[in-house]
Amino acid sequence: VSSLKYALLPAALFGAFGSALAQTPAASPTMTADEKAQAKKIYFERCAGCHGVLRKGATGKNLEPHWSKKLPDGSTQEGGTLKLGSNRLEKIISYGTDGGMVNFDDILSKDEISLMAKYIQNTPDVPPEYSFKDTMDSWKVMVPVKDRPTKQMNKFNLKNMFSVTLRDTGEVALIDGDTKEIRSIVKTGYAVHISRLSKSGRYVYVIGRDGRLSLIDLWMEKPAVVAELKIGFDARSVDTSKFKGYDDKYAIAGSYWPPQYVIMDGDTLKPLKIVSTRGMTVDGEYHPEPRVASIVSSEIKPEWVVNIKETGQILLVDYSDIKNLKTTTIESAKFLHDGGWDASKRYFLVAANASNKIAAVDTKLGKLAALIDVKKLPHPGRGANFVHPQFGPVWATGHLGADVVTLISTASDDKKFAKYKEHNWKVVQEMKHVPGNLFVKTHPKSKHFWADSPQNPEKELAESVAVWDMADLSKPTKIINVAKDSGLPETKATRRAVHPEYSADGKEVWISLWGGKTDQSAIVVYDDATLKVKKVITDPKMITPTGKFNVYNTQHDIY
Ligand code: DHE
Repeated sequence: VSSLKYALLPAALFGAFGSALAQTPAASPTMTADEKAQAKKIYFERCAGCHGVLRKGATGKNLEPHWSKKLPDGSTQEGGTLKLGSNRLEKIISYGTDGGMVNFDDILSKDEISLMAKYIQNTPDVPPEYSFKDTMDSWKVMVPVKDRPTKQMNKFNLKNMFSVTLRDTGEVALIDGDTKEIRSIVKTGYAVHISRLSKSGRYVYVIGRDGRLSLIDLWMEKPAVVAELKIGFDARSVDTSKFKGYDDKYAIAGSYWPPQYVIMDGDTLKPLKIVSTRGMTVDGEYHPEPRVASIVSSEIKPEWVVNIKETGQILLVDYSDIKNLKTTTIESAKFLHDGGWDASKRYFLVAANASNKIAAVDTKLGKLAALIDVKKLPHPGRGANFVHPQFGPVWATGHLGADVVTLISTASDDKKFAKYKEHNWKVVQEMKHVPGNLFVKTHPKSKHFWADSPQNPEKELAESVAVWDMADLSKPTKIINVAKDSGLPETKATRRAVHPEYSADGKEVWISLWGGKTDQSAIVVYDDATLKVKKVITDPKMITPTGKFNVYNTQHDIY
């Protein structure tokens, strides 16, 4: 059973809900107020990311009392007595399941596990809403636009700057891709998640899991946060307006709780509009907590693609008239999560992870192009595009729950690819990998394809990445042990090799070696041509590095 924890939410984030949580009458088993408070905190930190605040289930199973008290234990089909229900739940929490639930026996004490078993048989608490006024009240501009530089004031090669998530310190490190020096460490949201770039490449937007959105101005002599907005209590995604004429004009951030998205000014983060995502699933059932998963910005229309996890609805949000917002709602499949553009940037491919499907949206026509069945728990990150020697343009996704990387043929308006039409939107190849993959990556200038496996239960595999030669995908992969290559002393705990990211010129691949909060972590930089280590970036301040976002590649969606 995996000892790796994908969804560890920060304690401070729970504090955001604090005592404002609505108290619902406790169902059996009974718990004291203190026990309930402790369990609520643990639930929010460890469980909500996958199961949802209201426990309706998404990546993880539904955990409402009607289910948690009806566990198939053989003797308690009717009413499931408390004792037996708790025992079974304790086992699941302790040791995990084959269905993808990880074990918590190395994170939670026995008492905490039995507390959680009781807690999830109680009715979930409903956290408070977050209004436009709350959002507006949280808005801070540290450096007004008029006081910002009118040109780049530093000598950095901004194109090749990397914004690196330092997950557990709630910071991003801005690392110079040319010199590999840390240029600035910037305080951002708690358990900070992703960075995205403005169209011009000047501004970095960083979203924390606590909903804090930070705007960093890369033109300052020492890049720093110039504005901040709390967009909700729990968030994962952000993007900017990338259509011609809207450079740096708007930003959009998605919230898990409350389920809504916020549109704001791109250079100040002043909130302009909040839109709720509550509504019907593709199966026609009302869902009270449809969380906003990935968001991407179109370059061919003034539109964002906003993926709503629980409902399986993909929204094309037209930002040309924010007051009279027009949205196209595309039905796909439930549990939308992460995704990216195809090479032509006309089609957006997104994983409906717990449905084991990939949805492809044709953003030119505003329609679903295809819904493709794939193996268990696809997790593309943004995916990876390349021209397959036999099948033409393909987009790739890895899988958390299967031992393959799936290649899907993508349609193209380019006549030279017309001969591959018969393959479009089909799985054309499954390349053998190991389960526990989170991210895949290649680059238009590269001949290599990289995939990590940080969620694999084997330490050796979690600390390694696999590399394919795209000219001959039948060749065995080269397995690179990033932990060994880092030269750092071996640790008992796993240091996950995660998230390959290319330099702007496509010649280097950066991989995070993600250790515990008190371990020395590193970023190991490989020469993409020779697959040899070029540099190990390590520093006492480099704590829990995970996602890395190269300015140029993120700005132009190159992957
Ligand atoms: Fe992520 C992207 C949600 C856990 C690292 N993650 C995303 C996106 C979503 C998401 C919706 C797409 C954003 C977009 O493109 O707009 N992530 C979630 C979760 O709900 C989940 C499963 C559990 C949780 O409680 O947060 C989760 N994610 C993690 C991690 O534990 C990871 C591995 C480490 C970390 O830093 O937290 C992690 N997620 C990432 C990264 C991306 C990401 C690096 C961006 C990939 C890219 O290349 O763009």
